[in-house]
Amino acid sequence: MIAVLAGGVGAARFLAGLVRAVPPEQVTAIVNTGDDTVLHGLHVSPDLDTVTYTLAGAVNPGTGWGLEGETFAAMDALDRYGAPTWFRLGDRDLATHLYRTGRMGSGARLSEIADEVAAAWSVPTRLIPMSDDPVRTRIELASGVEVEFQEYFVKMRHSVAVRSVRFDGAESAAPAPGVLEALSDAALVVVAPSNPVVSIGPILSIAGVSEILAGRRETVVAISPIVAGAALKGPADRLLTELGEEASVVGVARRLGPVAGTLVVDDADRDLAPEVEAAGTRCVVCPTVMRDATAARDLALEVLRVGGAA
Ligand code: FO1
Repeated sequence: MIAVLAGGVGAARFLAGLVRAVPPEQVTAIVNTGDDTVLHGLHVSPDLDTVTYTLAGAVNPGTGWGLEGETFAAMDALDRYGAPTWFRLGDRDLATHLYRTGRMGSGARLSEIADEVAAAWSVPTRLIPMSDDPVRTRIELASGVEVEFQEYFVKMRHSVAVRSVRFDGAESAAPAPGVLEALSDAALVVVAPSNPVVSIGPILSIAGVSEILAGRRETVVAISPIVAGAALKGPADRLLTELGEEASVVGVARRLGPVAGTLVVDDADRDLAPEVEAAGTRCVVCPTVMRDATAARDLALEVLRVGGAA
C-alpha cells in the first residue's frame, strides 16, 4: 500500500496519476481538513471533496476544485438575502455539503462520511481525513488580525501579508481511524506537491503523524510544490518567505526534511539539488509539473521508483 499526505488541487492531480500507475485500491490518501469551514450552516471539506471529485473524473478542470459543468443558482438566490457568497458553492457540490452536514448531525464521523462520499462517486481509493476532530487553520495577518483559512485564501485571495499560522484544535485532535496504521504499514509514504505550510502542516500537527514519518524518513518521498522559486498554485511561495523560510526547493527541504528523506524537485531546480542535499535531504530531479494525466502518471512512476516501491 502507498500512503499519500494530501492537500487540495496539486495532491488530487498527483493522486489521479498515482492510481494510473498502481491499482487504486492500493492507495490511501490522508487528507488535510484544516481548510474545512462552515458556510450557510453547512460543513464544507474542500480538500476531501477536491480529491474525491478529481479521482471520480468529475472535477472542474479549469479550477481544479468543484464539479465540472457546475451551476450557481443557489449562490445567486443567497445573494438576495445578503448572505456571504464569496465562497462559491456550486449547486451539485451543495448536495455533498448537505449530505455531510446531515450525517454529522446524526452523529456520523467525518471519516465515515468520507468513505460514503467516495463510494457514492465510485472512488476505490481510501480517502481518510487526517482527524475526525475539528482542526482549523488560522492565519494571523501582518496587521495582527486573525482570520480563518478560507477567508484568507478565497475572500482575500491570499494577497495579504501573513505573520503566523496555527492549527486550532490540533493539540487535542486524534488521528482518524486508520491514519497511523496506514502511515506505519505503507511500503512508501508520499508527501504530495501541496503547500507545506497550510496543507501538509496541519496533517503533521496531528498526534503521532510526524513521529511515525520521522521514524521511517528513508521511505518517505516528498514532491516540491515550489518550482523555480514559485508556487504552481496558491500562496506557498509567499507563505514560506513570510514565515522566514526560502521560497525555493531548499526552503521546502528544510520544512519537510524532518519527515521526508527524499525531495523530488523539478528539472528547473536542478542547480539547487546540492543545496537540498546539504540540508540533509536526498534530492531527485525530474519533470514535476503535471500538465496532463500522462505527466501526473509519469511523476507517480518516478516517485515509486525513487521510493523503492516500483
Ligand atoms: N476556491 C476559490 O478560490 N474560490 C472559491 O469560491 C472556492 C469555492 C470552493 C467550493 C468548494 C470546494 O471544495 C473548494 C472551493 N475552493 C474555492 C477551493 C478551496 O478554497 C481550496 O482548494 C482549498 O481549500 C485549498 O486547498
